[in-house]
Amino acid sequence: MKSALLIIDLQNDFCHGGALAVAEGDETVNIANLAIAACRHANIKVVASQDWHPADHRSFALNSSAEPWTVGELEGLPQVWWPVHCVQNTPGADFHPQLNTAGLDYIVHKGQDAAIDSYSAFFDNGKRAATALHPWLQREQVEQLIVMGLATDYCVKFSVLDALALGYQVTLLSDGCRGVNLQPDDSKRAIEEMQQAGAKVQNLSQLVSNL
Ligand code: VGL
Ligand code: ZN
Repeated sequence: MKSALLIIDLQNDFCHGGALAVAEGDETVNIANLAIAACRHANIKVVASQDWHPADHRSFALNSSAEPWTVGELEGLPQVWWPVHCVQNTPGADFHPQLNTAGLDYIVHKGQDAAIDSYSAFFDNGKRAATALHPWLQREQVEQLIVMGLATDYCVKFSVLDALALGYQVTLLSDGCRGVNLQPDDSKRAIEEMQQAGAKVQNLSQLVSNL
């Protein structure tokens, strides 16, 4: 069965000093580079997503007259109002400078529609529009995904749940993830939710010994 490594949003704004910095976010970059090397060696394709918002994105507190880090509603869906982050073609949206981007086979952008947020690398939060990721993986005949990145409780979680719903077998690379944790234990709960939906959880050394 063909696999692919899916690295979620290892971008400057989610790392140290970024607009929506995730605690210890930078620590996932080394894990990503080791996973990229191991996967390339095993002939496994490597894909990365980038949160890629227009400056007028409605998930930004500033654009929705809301207080950052509070919860409201957007397009009938619960919405955390985020600080401005990952604006297209700005340094905050760039991959972390230490990420081995030369090892990527494909990059998928998400969150371009200003009207709705898009945590998953497959669909926006209202499942109105799909990204090009699923068709690309189908062309590559990928049936199994190894998923890691930022943030555990948002983009990683929704990408994993959508991947499972689309029929992929999913392994979550646990030491390659860090969460926002708006509420304490959000990341822990997110991992339990992914497991309950059918995801397997492994750390990097378990993954590498099984490749
Ligand atoms: C993300 C919040 C807002 C993520 C993206 O990558 O998890 N979180 N946009
Ligand atoms: Zn975002």
